[in-house]
Amino acid sequence: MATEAEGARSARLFFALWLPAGVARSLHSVADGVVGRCGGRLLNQDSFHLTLAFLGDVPAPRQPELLELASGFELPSVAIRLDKLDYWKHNQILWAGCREPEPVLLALAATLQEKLLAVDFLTETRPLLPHVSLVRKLLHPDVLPDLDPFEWSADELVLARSCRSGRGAEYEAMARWPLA
Ligand code: 2AM
Repeated sequence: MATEAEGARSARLFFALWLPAGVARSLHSVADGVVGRCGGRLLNQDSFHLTLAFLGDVPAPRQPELLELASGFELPSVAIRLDKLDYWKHNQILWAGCREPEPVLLALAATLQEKLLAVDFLTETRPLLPHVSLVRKLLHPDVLPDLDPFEWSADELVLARSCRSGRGAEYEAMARWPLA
């Protein structure tokens, strides 16, 4: 039986598409070049992902409900093409994204968010700005390199937990479901 302390534990959760290892490795190498010139904290390539829906803190008692719900989602797989590097000054993030996000990718995120909103796991839906964060705390970017496009088919939905550590946030997959 869960103790009171365990029962009170919540987790910071999000649904995402994880990058295949080969794509992650190549992007990591591109980002490493930027960090070599401009500084910043290069993120772990094993945790490169594209977030579809961010839930924030989910109380422990609702987590089994979320897992049960997600197992019935039946969402489609999507083709992804990452073909640009960009930088957000407000949070100092270097990221990879899509020049023209595929409508099916935007629709996947919208459908997922609506399903979560309907059962109060989200309080609002937000249009997706597809991005994969590569470097944090990049203060002074210079001219960013062009990105040779990376394409793959995302065929797995991942529910992940964000945990704080001494080296910033770390991400851990909690569960995975195939996308058809
Ligand atoms: P980021 O990489 O741009 O910070 C876990 O924190 C994941 O959820 C990351 O992909 C993070 O995006 C994203 N995320 C964090 N807070 C968010 C929010 N309020 N809305 C949408 N996505 C968020």
